[in-house]
Parts: sequence; structure tokens; C-alpha cells
Amino acid sequence: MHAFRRPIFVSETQKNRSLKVWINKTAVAISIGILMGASSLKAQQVWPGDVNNNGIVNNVDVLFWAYAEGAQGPARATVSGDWAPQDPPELWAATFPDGQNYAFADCNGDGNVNSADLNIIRNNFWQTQPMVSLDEFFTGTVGQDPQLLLETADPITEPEATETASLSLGSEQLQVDSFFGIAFSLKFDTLNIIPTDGIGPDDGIEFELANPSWINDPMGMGTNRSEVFFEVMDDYAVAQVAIYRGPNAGAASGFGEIAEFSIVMEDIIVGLVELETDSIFLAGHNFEGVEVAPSRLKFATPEDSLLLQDREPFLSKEAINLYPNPTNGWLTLELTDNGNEIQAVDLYNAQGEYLGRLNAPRPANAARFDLGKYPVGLYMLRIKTKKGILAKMAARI
Ligand SMILES: [Ca+2]
Ligand SMILES: [Ca+2]
Repeated sequence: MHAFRRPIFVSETQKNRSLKVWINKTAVAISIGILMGASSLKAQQVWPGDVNNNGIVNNVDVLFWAYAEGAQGPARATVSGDWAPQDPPELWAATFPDGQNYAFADCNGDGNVNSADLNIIRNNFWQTQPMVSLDEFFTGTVGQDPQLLLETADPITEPEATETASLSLGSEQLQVDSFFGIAFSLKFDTLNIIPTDGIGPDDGIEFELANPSWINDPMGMGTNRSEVFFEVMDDYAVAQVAIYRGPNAGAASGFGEIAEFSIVMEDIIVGLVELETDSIFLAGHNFEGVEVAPSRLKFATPEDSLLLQDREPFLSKEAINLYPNPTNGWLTLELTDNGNEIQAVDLYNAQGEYLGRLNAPRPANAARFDLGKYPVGLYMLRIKTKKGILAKMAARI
């Protein structure tokens, strides 16, 4: 509903509609806050780094900060970026389109919104207030909205290889009319990719803006510049990214490549290597949410390359035998088709919580797992094979 696909300009109607959505949702959030007994005074305290004051510090706050960058206003009595509620200053003159006061963008409270405040977002990244309300994302549909597309020229990989994936936004048919910035998550595959962005040139996930591109032309004489914020959260198998227009750069319009990821494969590759863009918030020049479709990219070893064409068909129930079931210890999983191979088994409990991935020897037509080390109860196995996936229940007694 808030997809803007006009050739060049944002119409007033669409801008207003988008603003109205923001305001309505803010009103709902405020009502919920009152219902839950949050005092308005407490709500006005500033948690340094939580620029949109929704309770969590993440890449969406980086976009809000970038939108307010360069603003000035009253300083707080105490200048501090510590993760604790800070007494607010007088309200600033400027507000975000959703009504949030710019005072929240001044993370350290010194009266200026600048790079020192971005450092505080980084320091307090993924901290949470006692109450968190979810960030809003504007998820679009492939074929109808611009896509945040992960692509590679060559999806065949091998253990320990470094691979590059290009990230583009929009296409000739579905252009982005007004780009102020974008926040999104990159989900990665900890089983197959070395996750850390640690020491050494060949280690982990790297990210950089394409140069030049339609959002970034630093060698050009104009102000067409963007900047990037990138934070890898290894434990959550996700990288959080924010790309935003530089100071005085204004909004950009266009389509095509904006950035490049590089990833390094583990020394053993199990199944397909998958990357995914998710939780996307594209902000237009008035900070209005623009719908963007997510995407997924797969790499495979030469022997698994046929899988790249598959859409992971579901196997029939008869394709896999589990026995003994119920069990008080080992559980054997056997494929009835000799030409098929087990690739990975994901384990969930009866509440649907993900417990982890069980290591399957590879190639294997059968494998066994010790279910005995888990509490008594029902479990769901999501079994990924060369020819498709199947979910099966197993009981631990
Ligand atoms: Ca926030
Ligand atoms: Ca500041």
C-alpha cells in the first residue's frame, strides 16, 4: 500500500498516506504504552542510541540518526552516552515525520547530532529498554515492488573459497524514486560461512558500497554520496546494515547495484549456502517507508549444483523412515530412495523453538542421532535432502 512506483516524483497523496500510516501506528503505540502503565515522563527519557525510542538499538536507529544529522538543539544537563535513561533536555524544534523529537537523535546529549552520536549507537548496539515495541518494516512483493536483490555471476563455490555477492536495489522496470536510506538484515549461514569479521583479509563477512553507483559517486564533483553502517552479530547469524545519504546529499533516484558482500566458505560445505535479505526499511526523502521485496541467494558446490534450480520440493512421508520412534536414545533416520542423500537435520521442540542443526555425515543415505540427551517430549525434525525437504515428528520417552 505504501509502494511508490512513480517514474520520477512522489505525489503529495502518497506522501500523506504514508505519513498517516506512521502517525496512526505511533498513536497505537502510545495507547498501548498508556494501557501498560508507562508514564509519559518515563517515555520522554532518552536512552542513548535508541533514536526512534522503540526500546532497542539497531540499524533502524542509524537511519533516524542520519536523517537528523547536522541538527542542533538544547543540550542535556548531563552529557552521557551510557545505556541508562537520561533526563531529557527541552524539546528540540525539529521532529521526525512520525512526531518523534530530534532530541532523541542527540545520543550523547551535547546539543549536536553528529558522528559522536553514531559511535554511541554502535557502543549500545542491540541494547534493549525494559519494554520493546517492534520496528516497522515495509515488505514488498517480488515483481511489484523494487527488490533488494542478492546476486552472483557464478553460484558454484567450493570449501574455503571467498565469494562475492552483489546487492542491488530496484530495476529498470521498478525504479526507486526517492532514496534517503535503507536498513536491512543480512541473514547468513553459520554452518557454511565463516561468520566473524575478525582479523585478517580472508576472514568472514565483508561489506562495501559499490563505487561508483547511482547512490554513491565519491569521485564525482557533486554531492552524490552515501555512507554505510555494518554490524555482524555472529551469535544471531545476522548482519545489520544501514546505508544512508551523506550530509547535504539529498535523496537519490535510480536502480541497480549499491553494494557488495564478500563471504568466506567453511572447509566443509553441507547442502546449499544461503544468504537472505530481510527486515527491510527503505526510507524516502521525507522518511516515508517504501515497500521493498527481500531476496535470497544460494551457492552450491559442483556436486550440489543441480539443487540451485530446485525450489526445495517436499518429499513424500514414505521417503524417510525414523526408528525406533518413540525412542529413549538413538534415533535412526533412513532414506528409502538410494539415490537420495541427507544434507542437514534441523531440530525443533514441540513449541516450535529451534534447537539446532544436527550434523549429518555426508554423503549419507542413513544417519542416527542421540535424541536421549534432550528432555522427554515431542520433537520435529526438518530433514533436508538432496531431493527435497520433509518434516517428521519424533518422540523422546
Ligand atoms: Ca530503536
Ligand atoms: Ca551529540
